[in-house]
Amino acid sequence: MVTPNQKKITKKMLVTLNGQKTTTPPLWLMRQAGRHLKEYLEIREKAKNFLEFCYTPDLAVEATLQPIRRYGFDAAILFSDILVIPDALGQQVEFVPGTGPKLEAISSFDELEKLSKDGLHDHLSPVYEAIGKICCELPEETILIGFAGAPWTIATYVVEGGGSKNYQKTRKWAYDAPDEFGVLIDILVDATADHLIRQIESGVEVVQLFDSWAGVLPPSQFVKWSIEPAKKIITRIRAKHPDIPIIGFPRGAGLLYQRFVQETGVNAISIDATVPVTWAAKNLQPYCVVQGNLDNLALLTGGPAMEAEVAHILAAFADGPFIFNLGHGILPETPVPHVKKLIELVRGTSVGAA
Ligand code: 1CP
Repeated sequence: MVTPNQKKITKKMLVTLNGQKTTTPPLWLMRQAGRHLKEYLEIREKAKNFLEFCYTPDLAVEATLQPIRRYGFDAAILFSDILVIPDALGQQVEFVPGTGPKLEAISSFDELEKLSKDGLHDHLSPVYEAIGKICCELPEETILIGFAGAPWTIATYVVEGGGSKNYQKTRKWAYDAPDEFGVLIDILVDATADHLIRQIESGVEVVQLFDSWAGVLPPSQFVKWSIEPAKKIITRIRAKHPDIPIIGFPRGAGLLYQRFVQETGVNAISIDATVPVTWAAKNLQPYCVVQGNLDNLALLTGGPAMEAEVAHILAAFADGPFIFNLGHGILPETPVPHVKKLIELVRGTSVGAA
């Protein structure tokens, strides 16, 4: 008889995250849902703004499933955004079309009292409702990944009031008053751990922590603001759900990827496209599953340039557990046929026409 656990472990993503090598690696793409798909642009019109889109379960379910229907990836990633956390904590968050996120900046210790965890779960309940519905609709072999932004990356949006080029206000606050800045990070650690635990309890099978702007931090700051918060979040999750695989993505960490893996104990590490694959195969793969790292520009370009990059990545990681992915999110201009060609290169079988 097959127990539920044994059944689960046949899904390719989970087999790999369990440390076993599969004949061809599982495959999904960061930001696989969204603007490169015409069917996404069609449903995107249905909500009056992006956050409302994220908080409408039927739309979030549909956006999550679209790339699975079209491509049959091994994993779906919940359609949501990392900035639902500051929004749920009471900060004003808005997505300005064509410009990106805009927040009412918080840049002093006194202003931190504007953030409150009291309404977090009520505010995010549509996200958990969407997860429940997605789980019922996914093909049996496809897993669902939940996610959150890591505290450092979220703090840059909270403090700068939006995207930034150099994160100067945030980085200066962290140097000037680490204890005060640490209070903001702790608020975010707590909210993020709660949010990920709720996602798991609603049905996600794996979680990924996106530290998209970790790469701007020098080593001492990286340890303090990327590694330490990740460790706290992972400890909180494992205390309740020890078997849920956790993927870390401290983008741009360079040599510090190794330290991140050793000190946080993540099950898998997602690496960006600048990491030499032979270095990662030698220094990361023996200790955890590696995910990555095709340059999103190579996918956008397609043709021989993409084929050479894919072959190089597959060869480098062939001896251990590996998840094929991009080094960062898919670009909106990426042609669908290039994604199909990529799948064929990785799996050796083609995707149906559509
Ligand atoms: O329709 C639109 O115009 C909105 C575009 C969009 C989409 C499709 C945004 C705005 N967010 C998302 C969805 C999203 N965001 C997902 C789920 C979809 C999927 O992966 O298939 C995920 C995982 C994210 C995560 C996210 N949001 C990150 C971390 C990953 C990364 O790419 O580094 C970050 C930094 C954000 C912030 C964000 N969301 C959206 C914008 C324009 C931005 C700002 C990015 C920046 O500052 O450069």
